[in-house]
Amino acid sequence: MWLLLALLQAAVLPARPCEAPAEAAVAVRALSARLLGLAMEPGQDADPGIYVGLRLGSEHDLSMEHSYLQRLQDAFQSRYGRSLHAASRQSHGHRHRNTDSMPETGRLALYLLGLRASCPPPDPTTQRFPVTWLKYYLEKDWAGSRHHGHPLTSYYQYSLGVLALCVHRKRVREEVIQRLLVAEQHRRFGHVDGNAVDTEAVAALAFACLKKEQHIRAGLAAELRTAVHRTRARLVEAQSADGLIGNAFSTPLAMQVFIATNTCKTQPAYGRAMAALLHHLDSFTSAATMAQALLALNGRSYLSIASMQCQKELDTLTPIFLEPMPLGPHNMTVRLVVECPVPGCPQQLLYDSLVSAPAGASLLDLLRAAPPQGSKNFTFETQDTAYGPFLTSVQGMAARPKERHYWQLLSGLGTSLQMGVADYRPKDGNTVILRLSKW
Ligand code: B12
Repeated sequence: MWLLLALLQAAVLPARPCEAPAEAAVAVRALSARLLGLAMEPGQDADPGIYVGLRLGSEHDLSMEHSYLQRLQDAFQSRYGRSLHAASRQSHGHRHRNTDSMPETGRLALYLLGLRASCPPPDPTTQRFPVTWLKYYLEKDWAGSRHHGHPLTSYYQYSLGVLALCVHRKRVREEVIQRLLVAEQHRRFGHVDGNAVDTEAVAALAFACLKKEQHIRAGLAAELRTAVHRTRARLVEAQSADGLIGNAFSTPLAMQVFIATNTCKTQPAYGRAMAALLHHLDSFTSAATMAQALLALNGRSYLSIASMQCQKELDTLTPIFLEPMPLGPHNMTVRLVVECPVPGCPQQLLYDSLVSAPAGASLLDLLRAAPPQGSKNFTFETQDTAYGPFLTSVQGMAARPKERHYWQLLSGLGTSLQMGVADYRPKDGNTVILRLSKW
C-alpha cells in the first residue's frame, strides 16, 4: 500500500533534487508516520520543532497538523501574543516572567518558522508580537554574549533566532550578525563533547539566508559568503569514513547546509551523508531528532520555509504508534556511578552501586531501579522535552542551567553518550557515569 502511494506520489510530483533516493521512500514514509504518532501522543506539550518537521514533509495529516498548530498557538500566543511593554508592566508587584527569565530564543524561533510554514498562512497580526519578542530575546542573548563571551542560551539558539527573523524578512542588527560571524571565525561553537557540527550547521543556514537579503551591505554579504563556504568545507572535512558528519544526529543538520546552498548534487559528501543517514534511521527515536532527520530526507532546509507556497498537499499520512521495546527475560547488571566534581558538591562521588534490571532496559529504567546506598535512596528528576526526558537533578543536586551546568551521561570509558536517558540502553556489565559538568 505504502509502496503504491510512494510510487504514485513520485509520478505526480516532481522529485526534489536533494531528497532521499526513491528506493528509500518507504523508510522515509515510515519515519514520518512515527513522528506523526509521537505528535499525537496524549500528555505531551506541542513542540514547534516537531511541527516544522511535519509541515516540511511530503505527505501530511492535515487535520492533525491543524489541531497541532492550534495547540502551539494557544501555548505561544498566551506568552508572546502581547507587546513587551504590556508584559513588563508591573502587575501585582511582580514583573512578567517572560521579561525576567532566561530567553526562549530557540523555541520562539522554531515557532515563527512553524507559523511561516503553515497553510493557509495565519493572520499576519498573530506574528507581530512574537517577532518583537524574538528580537528582544536575541538582543538579550547578544548583550549576554558581550558580558559572558557566549549568548545566555547557546549559539545554536542564537543562530535559530537570526535564521527565523531572516526567513520572516525582518531586519537583524549588524552587530548581532557580527557576533555570530566572529564566533564562526574563532571556532567558538564547540559543544562540551567537541561536536560542534549541529551549531555550525544552523549558523551557516542563518548566514546563507542573510546573504540573500537586499538590505545587507556588500562588505557584510561578502563576509557571510566566506563564512558559508568555510563552514561547508569544514563539514566536508568532518565527514568520517562511514559517511556521518559529526554523529548520526548532527548529520541531518549538516545536510541542510548543502540543500540550502544548492550543492547537494555537486558535493559528493551529500550523497554519502544521505546513505549514512538512511543506514542509521533506527537510531532516531525521539520526536525532535526525527523531525530534524525528516527535513534532510525530504530534501528541505529551514530556508525552504521562506519560499513555501500553499499548494495542494497530499493528505495521505497515517500515524504509526510503536509499542515500547520488549524487555529480555534475563536480567543484566550495570554499574551506576554519580560524580560531582564542581565546587559546592558535598563530595566527589555521590553514588556507586550495581543496578539490576531486565536486559534491554533503558538508562531511565535503571535509574528507577537503582537501590538505596546506606540509608539514602537514589533520587533523580527529569524534565520532558521533545528530545525525551532531560536529566535535571541527581541525588538532590540540581544542575543550574544559568551557570551552564548539566548532568552529563558518560560510558565507563569516559566517552559522552550520544543519547538521552530514555533512549540509551546499556548492556550487561557496562558502567554508566552521571557527572555534573560544565559546558
Ligand atoms: C545545546 C545542546 C545541549 C546543551 C543544552 C543547554 C542549552 N542551554 O542550550 C547541553 C550541553 C546541556 C546538552 C546536553 C546533552 N545533550 Co545536547 N544538544 C544541544 C544542541 C546542540 C541544541 C539543542 C537546542 O537548543 N535545541 C533547540 C531548542 C529550541 O529546543 P529545546 O527542546 O528547548 O532544547 C532544550 C532541551 O531539549 C535540552 N537538551 C539539549 N540536549 C539534549 C539532549 C537530550 C537527550 C535531551 C532529552 C534534552 C536535551 O536543552 C535544550 C536547550 O534548553 C542539540 C543539537 C540538535 N541537533 O538538536 C544537541 C543534542 C540534542 N544533544 C544531544 C545529547 C546526546 C546530549 C546529552 C545526552 C549528552 C551527554 N552525553 O550528556 C546531554 C543531555 C543529558 C541530560 N542531562 O539529560 C544529542 C541528542 C541525540 C538524541 N539521540 O536524542 C544532540 C542531537 C546532539 C548530537 N548531535 O548528538 N545539549
